[in-house]
Amino acid sequence: MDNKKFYVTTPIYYPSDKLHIGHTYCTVATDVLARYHRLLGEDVMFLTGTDEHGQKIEEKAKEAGVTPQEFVDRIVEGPRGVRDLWKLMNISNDRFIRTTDDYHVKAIQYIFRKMHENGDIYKGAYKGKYCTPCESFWTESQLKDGCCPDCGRPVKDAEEEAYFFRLSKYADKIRDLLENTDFLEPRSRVHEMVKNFIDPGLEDLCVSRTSFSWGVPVDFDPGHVVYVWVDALSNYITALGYGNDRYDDYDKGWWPGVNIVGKEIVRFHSIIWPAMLMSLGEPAPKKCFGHGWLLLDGGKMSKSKGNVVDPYILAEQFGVDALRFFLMRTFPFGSDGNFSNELLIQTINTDLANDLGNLVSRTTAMAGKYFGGTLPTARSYDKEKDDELVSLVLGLREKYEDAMEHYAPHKALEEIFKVIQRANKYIDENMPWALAKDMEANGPRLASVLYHLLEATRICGILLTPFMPQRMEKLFEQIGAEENCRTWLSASMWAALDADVTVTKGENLFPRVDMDKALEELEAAVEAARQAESGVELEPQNPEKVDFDTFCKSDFRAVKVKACEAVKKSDKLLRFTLDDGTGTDRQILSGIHKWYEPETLVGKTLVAIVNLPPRKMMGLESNGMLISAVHKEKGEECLHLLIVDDAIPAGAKMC
Ligand code: ME8
Repeated sequence: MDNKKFYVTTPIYYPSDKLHIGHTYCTVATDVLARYHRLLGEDVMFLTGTDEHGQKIEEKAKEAGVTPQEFVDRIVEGPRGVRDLWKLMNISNDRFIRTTDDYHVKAIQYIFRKMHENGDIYKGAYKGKYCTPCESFWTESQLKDGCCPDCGRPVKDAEEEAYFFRLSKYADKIRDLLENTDFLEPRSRVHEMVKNFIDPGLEDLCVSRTSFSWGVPVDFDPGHVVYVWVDALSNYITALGYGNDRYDDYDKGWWPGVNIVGKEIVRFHSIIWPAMLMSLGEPAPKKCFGHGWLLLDGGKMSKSKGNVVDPYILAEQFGVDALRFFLMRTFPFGSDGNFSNELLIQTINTDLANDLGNLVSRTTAMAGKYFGGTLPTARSYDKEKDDELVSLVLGLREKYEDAMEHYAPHKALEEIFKVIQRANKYIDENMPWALAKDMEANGPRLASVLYHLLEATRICGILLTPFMPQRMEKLFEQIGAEENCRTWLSASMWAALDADVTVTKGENLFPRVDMDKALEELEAAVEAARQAESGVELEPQNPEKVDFDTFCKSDFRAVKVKACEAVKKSDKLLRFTLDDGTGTDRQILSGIHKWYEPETLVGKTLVAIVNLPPRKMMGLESNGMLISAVHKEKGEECLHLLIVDDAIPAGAKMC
C-alpha cells in the first residue's frame, strides 16, 4: 500500500448561528471520507475549525454585551460548543484552526501584503450592496429582487474606501479550471458557476472594510480589516503552515487538498479561492465538492427562522453512530434532502435494527446455541447455495471503493445493504434451525452457513467503519474478528476469520426505536433545551389524574381588587379586599409582595379559588387563593398574577 497523502477539509464553521444538523452533515461527511482514506492506508490530514471574524459576529457580541473574542471563545470552546460537538460526533480531525489564532492572523497579513505587492490588490472606493448575514458584497446586477441572491434578505448600501482584488484578471483561468478539469463536482455546479458568475463577467472583489474592526487588520494600512472570506478561505493553507512558522506541512505533499463544502459557498471555493491561490502562485485545490442542503419543511435551517435541528439532542437520543449513518445513508450527497425525525427513526429501524442488527444477533445467537460460541472446523460447502453470497460479498469492496472515490457515500452504503439483505435471505434459505435438528448429519453444513454469515458481516463491518466507527468496533468483538481481519486488504479476502472462530453474543448493537415514544421524548428534550437556553425552567406537569367531578368542585371566580395593602411586619404578604360578586367583600392574603407593589393592583380583575377553607396568616383570615403563573428564569423565581379582561364581571365563574 503506498502512503498517498490525502488532505481533506470541511468549511470552517461560522459561529454566529446555532450549530445544527446541516453543519453536522457537512463535517460528518468529511470525517467519513477522512476515515475511508485512512482505511485505505493513506496518510490523512483532516482539517476543520472556526471562521471567527466579520461584522455579524461583531454585532452579535455587542447584542450579547461581550467582546467579540469572548463571544467566539464561548461558542467555540464553551460547553456544548463547536469543539464539544465534534468530539461527541467522533470527528477525527487532525487539526482545528480558529481564524483568531495568532499564527493565522499573521499569515493573513502576509497573504494580503503579497497580493498587494504583486499588484493584484489595489485601493479604490467601494460602492455597492452588502449582505451582513452572509458577509457578502454584491453589485446591483447580482441582486435578486433587490435582495441578497444567496439568502434572500435585504441588503444595505455600502460605500467606503477599500482594497480590491483583481478577480477579473483570472476569469479565463478560472473558466478553464471549471470547464476543463474535474476540480468542481458535482458537474451541475460547474454550469451554475459559469452561467451565473463567469459568463456575465467576473468583477473585481472588494477585500477590505473600514466600517467595523473585528477582523484581521491590514498591517500596511491601519483602519482596514481584511474581508472575512479572504481571511477564512486562506485557512486551508495557513493551517498547513503557509505564511507562518507554527506548522511546516505546506510543502510536504499535503497541498493541494480536497474541500467539501455546502452548495451556497461553492462560489467562494471554486472562483474566489482558486483565483487567490493563482495570485499567490500556488496550485488550486485538487477538488471542491459542493454538497446539498438538509432542508426542514422544504426550507434551509437557520436560527433566525427558528427551525434548526439540534444534533446534540439527536445524538444523545439515538446514538452518535446511528445519526452519522442516517445522514450519509439517506441523502444523496450532491443533492438537497428533507430532514425529519420520522425518517431518522425509520432508517434506524429498517437498516440498523432490522437488517444489520438482526444479521449480527441471529448469527451470533445461533453460533452460541448450536456450537457453544466456537465453530467446529469441519465444513461442507454447497456451491449452489453459497456461491452467490460469496461472490456478492467479494465484489463489494470494489463497488464501495468506486462510490467513495466518486464522493457518493450514499451509494457505497446502498451496496453494503444489498449484501446485508442478501445475507439475511441466505439465513432463511439455509434454515440453520432445521439443520440443527440433526447435528450429526448436518453439523459441518451448519458450521459453513454460520461461517459464511460471519464473513459477510465482517466485510460489511470493515466497510461500515468510516460511517460508524464505535459500533463497528463492538460488532468486530461480537463476531470474533481480530485486528488483522478488520483491514482494507482483508475486505477483499474470503475466510479471513479463523476457521474455529469464537463469537460472543453481546449487547444489541442497534435497538429498535419505538417511534411514538421517541418522538415524544424528542419533543420533551427540545423543550428542555429551549428552556435551558432561555434560562426558563417550568414546573413539570403532574402525571396524576384528577377525576372531572373533583375538578368541578374547585370554584374559580373573577374577583376585582377594591383595595390592596402590605401586611404589617410581613415582607411577603399582601392583603386584598375583593369584590367577588356576592355583595360582601372577600379578604384574601397572598405572599406576592416580592413581585407586586400593592397600589398597582387596585382595580385589576384577578382569578381566585373561593371555596378553600379559611386560613389564618399573621393573625388575619384568608378566604381563598389568588391564581398566578409561576416559573423560574436563570434560577430566579418569577410570578405573574392571572390578570383577566376588565370586561369580565366580578363573580363570573371560570370553567
Ligand atoms: O459557510 N445543510 O460557515 P457556516 C447542509 N464560515 N449543509 C449546511 C446546512 C444545511 N442545512 N447549513 C449549513 C460558512 N451547512 C463559512 C465557511 S470556509 C472558508 C468558510 C454547511 O457555519 C454550509 O454549507 O455558515 C457550510 O459548508 C458549513 O455547513 C458551515 O456553514
